[in-house]
Amino acid sequence: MSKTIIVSNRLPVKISKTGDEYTSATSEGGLATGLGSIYKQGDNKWIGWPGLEITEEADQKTITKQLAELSLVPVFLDQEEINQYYEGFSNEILWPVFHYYTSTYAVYRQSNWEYYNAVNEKFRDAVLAIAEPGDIIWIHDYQLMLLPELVRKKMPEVSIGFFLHIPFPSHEMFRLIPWRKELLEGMLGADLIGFHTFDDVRHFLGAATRILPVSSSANVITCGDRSVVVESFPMGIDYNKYSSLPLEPEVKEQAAQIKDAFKDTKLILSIDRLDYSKGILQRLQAFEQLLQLHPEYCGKITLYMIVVPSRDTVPQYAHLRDEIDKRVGNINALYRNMEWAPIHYYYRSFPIETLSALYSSADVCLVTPMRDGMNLVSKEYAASRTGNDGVLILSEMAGASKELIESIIVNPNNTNEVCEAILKAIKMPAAEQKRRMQAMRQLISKFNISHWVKIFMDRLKEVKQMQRSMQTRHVSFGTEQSIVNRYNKTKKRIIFLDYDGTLVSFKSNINQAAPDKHLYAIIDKLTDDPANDVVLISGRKHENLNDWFSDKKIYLIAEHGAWFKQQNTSWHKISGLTDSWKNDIYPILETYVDRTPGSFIEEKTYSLVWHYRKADGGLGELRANELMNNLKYLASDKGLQLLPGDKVLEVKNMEINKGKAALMLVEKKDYDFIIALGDDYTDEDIFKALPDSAVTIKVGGNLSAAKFYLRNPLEVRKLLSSFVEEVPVQ
Ligand code: GDG
Repeated sequence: MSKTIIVSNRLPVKISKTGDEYTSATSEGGLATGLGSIYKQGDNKWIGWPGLEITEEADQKTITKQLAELSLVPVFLDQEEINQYYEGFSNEILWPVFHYYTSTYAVYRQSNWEYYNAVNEKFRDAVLAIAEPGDIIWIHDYQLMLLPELVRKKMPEVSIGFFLHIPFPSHEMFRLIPWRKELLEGMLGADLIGFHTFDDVRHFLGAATRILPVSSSANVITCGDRSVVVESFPMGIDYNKYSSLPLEPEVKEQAAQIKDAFKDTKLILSIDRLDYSKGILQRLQAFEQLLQLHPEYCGKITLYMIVVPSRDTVPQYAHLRDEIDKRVGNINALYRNMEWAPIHYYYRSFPIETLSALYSSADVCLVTPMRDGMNLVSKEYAASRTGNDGVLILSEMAGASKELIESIIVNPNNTNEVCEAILKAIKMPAAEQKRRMQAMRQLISKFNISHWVKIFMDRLKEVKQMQRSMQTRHVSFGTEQSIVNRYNKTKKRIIFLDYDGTLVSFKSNINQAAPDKHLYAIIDKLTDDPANDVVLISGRKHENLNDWFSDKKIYLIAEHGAWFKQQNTSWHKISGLTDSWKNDIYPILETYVDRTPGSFIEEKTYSLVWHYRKADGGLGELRANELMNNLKYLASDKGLQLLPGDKVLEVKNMEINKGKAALMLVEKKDYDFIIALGDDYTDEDIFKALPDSAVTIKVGGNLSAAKFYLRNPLEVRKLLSSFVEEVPVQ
């Protein structure tokens, strides 16, 4: 039976020490609740740091035993590891950069990086100690970005999911990190990478394709022969818990006390961990401005502000705490009177019952982070409003703002806007409150935490299945043998070979991809057998193929079928074609060359190709899309086809098609063995045109009409060599 292993920096457990005794209780955090449905079942496990330094081996043993009963597996960290991996690399480098704070907050220390590596390896060892083939491993968050690849290297087949709980920044921010490449490679060890929002997905795809030599198509990144799916899974909360808590007697009582204490004022609630990304100081500034500009609200509104202690051993956090203390002190000192204080500030955490009482009594919840991956407080507030009243003010920089569009959405940097939003909220008519709150509650109830866990796990299984079905199509030893057997038994064979990407790898300069001795040797061996007709079918110019292959016993088809040449004859082109359309298309392509440094036009007899391999990453794709749109109607009017390829866009006569060219040859003789190998879009026409009995092989991992696939030109050469006597690589 396979099992699921959850891995996160912290275990969902609170460990406390009284005298010499350690006690552990599971925590009720959102993630712990959501994943509770998983890790408590069967043999499933959760691996993580127990949250405090435990040095004595005997203590470690006792705790490991205690935790084992809760299906938890501890990874023990010593103080230096906590300082350098957790506080240093995770919280002083990754956290600030990923939340768009760089110059003042991020310090790139090499030793932090080394510890980050070492601790990720420690987590890997903990995973390897319990993981078995067939297991599913779900890794969480920015502290463990290297772990997917570390595990993948040891267990190439295992299913790995990765979820990032904080924002993934734009490439412009991310690339500042000295170890950006390693971090991306680490994440790409997963099969499925999840983020809270689509913007994070976009940013990740942008960074990965710019920084690493990988390509992406829609939300799938192909790295080597593995396809990694990148998607957004906005995290939800335990809706049932938050909507039923306010009905419990204890919570009701606390709520009644709060309402009574603040009966003469509108209560504005704010709850965050201590963090500069949460915009606490900016929120205080907006609140102060409101009191200053609207003194009529003094005594009528109260800010109830909870800041939960967090990371306050890190100097910036300690400093932030001092600043908040000062600011709150100043505002209260300036505006309070005998009966009323503008801010009730708490620097501590509360039991969930108290939170629920506050959520259900506050007229307004003010959530204005400068950046936030999701922000669960906003969702918890709405879920707690069982009477469908209350107003949520939400920063557009929080992931939650993409879903909770019925809240009052603000830019947290715009103090005036936040002030106005507070005024709007406290004046909002009951009917409008209800309309907005109902819509938000409906969404939160459907997209709850169990839904989040389910869709992530389902998708991970689908991705794995997709990879497996690719694998079964791979020409591995068994299939290779049966293809070779068929080859050996047959007497009239035709072999279609595409050139670039199939027989040789792509080069940034198109003229550098000349055939090497090894390739010539393979072709010679194949053509020496009189039972074989070997056809090289390429999009290249005929002059080019002529230079390379004219003295070979090979049938050449150039420019996707516009030109053809049998051995010892001269080149012919298909009749009845016109190139007069070039007069209209060429000037359009020229405007793209003028606007896109690094791009150029290649002219063939019946096609024009716009190349953008050397253009700025991203700009080339953007312009290619623009050009496609621009030419769409003109092309169909003129009987042309637009062919997007690997960093190229080709415009050619519709009548020319590799499929038609291949079929023409196939119909000439009564072949008993037909095989075609190709890597791109244009080769799909061959795969589709050939009869069912043909062996069709796509090179590279993308979707295809071909029956089989091979990973790269090396594998192609190996297969071709196995048809003939082994050709050694020189
Ligand atoms: C990270 C990302 C993303 C707060 N005070 C108390 C208390 N809380 C609970 C809240 C809420 C949680 O803590 C805070 O979650 P957030 O989502 O607001 O923020 P982060 O801690 O920064 O979480 C964030 C999240 O991961 C999940 O992916 O949304 O963007 O930064 O559940 O209720 N709980 C108790 N007492 C408190 O005083 N019991």
